[in-house]
Amino acid sequence: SLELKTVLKELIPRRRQEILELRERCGNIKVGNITVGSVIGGMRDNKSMFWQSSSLDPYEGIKFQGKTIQDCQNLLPRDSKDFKKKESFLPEGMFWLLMTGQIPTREQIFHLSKELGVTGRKLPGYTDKLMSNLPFDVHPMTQLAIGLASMNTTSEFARKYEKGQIGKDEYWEYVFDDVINLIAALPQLSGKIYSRIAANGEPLGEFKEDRDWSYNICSLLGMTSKCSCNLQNLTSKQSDDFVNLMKLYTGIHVDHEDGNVSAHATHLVGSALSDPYLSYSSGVMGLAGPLHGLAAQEVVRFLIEMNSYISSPHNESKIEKYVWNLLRSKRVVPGYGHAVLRKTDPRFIALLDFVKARPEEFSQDKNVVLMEKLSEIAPKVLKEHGKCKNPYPNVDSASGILFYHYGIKELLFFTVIFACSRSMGPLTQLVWDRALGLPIERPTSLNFNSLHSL
Ligand code: AMX
Repeated sequence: SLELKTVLKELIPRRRQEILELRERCGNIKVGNITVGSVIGGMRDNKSMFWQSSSLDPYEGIKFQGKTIQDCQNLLPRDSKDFKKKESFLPEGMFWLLMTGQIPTREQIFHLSKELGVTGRKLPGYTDKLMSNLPFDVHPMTQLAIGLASMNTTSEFARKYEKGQIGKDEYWEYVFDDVINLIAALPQLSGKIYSRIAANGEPLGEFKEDRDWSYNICSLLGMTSKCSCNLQNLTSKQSDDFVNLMKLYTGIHVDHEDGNVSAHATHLVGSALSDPYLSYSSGVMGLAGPLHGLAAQEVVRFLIEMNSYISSPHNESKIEKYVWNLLRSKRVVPGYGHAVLRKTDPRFIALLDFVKARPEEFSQDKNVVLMEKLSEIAPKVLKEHGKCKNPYPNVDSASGILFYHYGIKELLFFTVIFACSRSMGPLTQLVWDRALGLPIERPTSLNFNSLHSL
């Protein structure tokens, strides 16, 4: 079928059966030992959440339904059939893969794009008005969380549930409809927020029903060649490249298994049967934290500051000295290291490949040149320094500086784009949570007394 929902309808009974059998056959099997260190240490190594759409391997990096980023680049449909164009796959294809575990056809993806286009054309009037009335200097992520939470007035799931019109087996269908509406609204929401922080609320571009989801994000940021405002004075080649970057960025940031704050928050709030708007709004609040979604802007500040000190991004000895000084003053090198990964983040490699394919665009940008140079020098220094478990670049070391290159200089806005992409994984899981009938989350806590008496 061309309809994602119909494909899910076929898959769900099998998975329901599987989870029943697992509960019966393996319900009492232990999956690990929780230590006191984990209880007071951010639940590290505590394997206790169910998440199907992606998994994180320390050496291979993120896998989406078992597929690496490279696999996805080879397998997922692109906008154009011309592979020489080096276009990235459409994020809609990634969404389909996360939801179903299947590689979609081009026809299925175009159908889904169209569905998101038709649905996302207009923001609910109530949300639009509410956001227009917020002060311009409200943090972009607060604006997004408010916009999303306010959309729950349109939640079909909440409406049906309140009226007692749906049984447990049907929950997922209404959650699914809400999820499609929510994801479809993200280009409008992010465009509105950007217009408010960059142009006093003047619209920067148009929503095009017949174009794909990430194109519409770019269009509403005023970044496509067809935009009347062309805020950044981009050439038509630069606009096309930016659209491609957006496809790549929003395609690879979709999910990072359930251990991260935004995914876990969405899953947790949804387990109370809060609708998808409220659930993802909570996830967005978590993504706004400096230890989660803000690393990309830290890197931008860091690169600009280092460039002002080293005079040339090609000056290797000065770069090395700068990094050593940073470490000696007990600061971290932003964009390096990872809690789980133990090699270069494959998402970083995908973004670096984007740069390498466009030397004429990037060779004169000293921040991008420094980003690339640093990825050769910093791992050597960090290894010699000997503290961090992973001395290699993570995705944030490249992502923000590329948005900055194309003219998005409002650093706090980067996380809004991150949130557009990240909606896809946690909201996929939310649909499956309801399809599989997962219960409300209710772990038990320990206090000083109970910990001492162990
Ligand atoms: N520069 C310098 N020191 C680093 C370092 C870095 N990039 N990364 C880790 N270290 C240090 C730690 O501070 C720690 O020192 P301590 O023993 O004195 O406390 C030691 O190395 C061991 O840390 P770790 O086990 O390797 O890392 P972690 O799991 O505790 O933390 C992370 C992971 C990402 C927070 C850390 O590597 C870091 O702060 N990196 C820089 C910030 C960054 O890039 N964040 C984005 C992460 C990607 C993401 O999730 N978005």
